[in-house]
Amino acid sequence: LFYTPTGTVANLDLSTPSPPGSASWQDSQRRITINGQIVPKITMQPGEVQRWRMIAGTYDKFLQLQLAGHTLNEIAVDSLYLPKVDTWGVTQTVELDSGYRSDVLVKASSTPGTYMLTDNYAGQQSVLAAVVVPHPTLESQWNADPVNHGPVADRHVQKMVFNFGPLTGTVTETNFAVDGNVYPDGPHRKLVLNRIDRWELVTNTGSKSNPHLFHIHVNPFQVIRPGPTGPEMVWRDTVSVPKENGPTNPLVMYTQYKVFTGGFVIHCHLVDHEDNGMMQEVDVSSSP
Ligand SMILES: [Cu+2]
Repeated sequence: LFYTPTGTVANLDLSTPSPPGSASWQDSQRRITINGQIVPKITMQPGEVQRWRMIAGTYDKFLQLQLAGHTLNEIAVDSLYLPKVDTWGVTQTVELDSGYRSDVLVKASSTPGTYMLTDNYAGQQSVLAAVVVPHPTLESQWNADPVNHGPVADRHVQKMVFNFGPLTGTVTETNFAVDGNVYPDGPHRKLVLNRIDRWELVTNTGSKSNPHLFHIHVNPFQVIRPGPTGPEMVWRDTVSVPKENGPTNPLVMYTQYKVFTGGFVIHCHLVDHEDNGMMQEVDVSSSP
């Protein structure tokens, strides 16, 4: 913006608005971009928490950030963690001067709407981004609470049993099996892209009392665990299946296979179990 077609600076004053934030800043026609975009749209589900890692790659600019209707919970400045979370209120601002970095946790409102992220430097408000909180979709409802969401027409049940096996033939406690098969024996499990599945995980250890650790690659799953203040839903990719989760009391979790089609594995994350065959291959295809 400061250069003529031949590459010379037409007006040096335009490149150095002084003081920053004064009318001359607008005169310069410079804009603050976020990830290369002017006023990007940031979509967040109601109640979703995101970590924003902000880096001020600006030139001679002093930002005072505010997100309408939301607190900004700052956990680090210049990549150094603060000793506590600094919660900046809705009328306060986070300072982001040239070269500053700031990590903030943002929890989207539970009320759908559009909320502006603004720079409020020197009392002048300019819009930097629009945070859009949409009305809950089926998927976001599922993400928030799959267990209580109710019936989903295409929800399929996947059953998996960890056992010392095989189930038929000679049973020895040095055979580590999934669904009665010691890897690489056994069929591949067929899964369908984008489908939401309910999984029922069972440890059938017979005389043994040790749990197995279900671990699946690529897509995480949602499962209830005992949290510090009661049961809570968490995303993870590995979970213990103790012997209490026997055939009549499976551990239930939900997952959805996204983006990737092709083969990968599920295995027990106890490495000696895994290496002795407690593994299964899955194939995700784009159609049933
Ligand atoms: Cu195991």
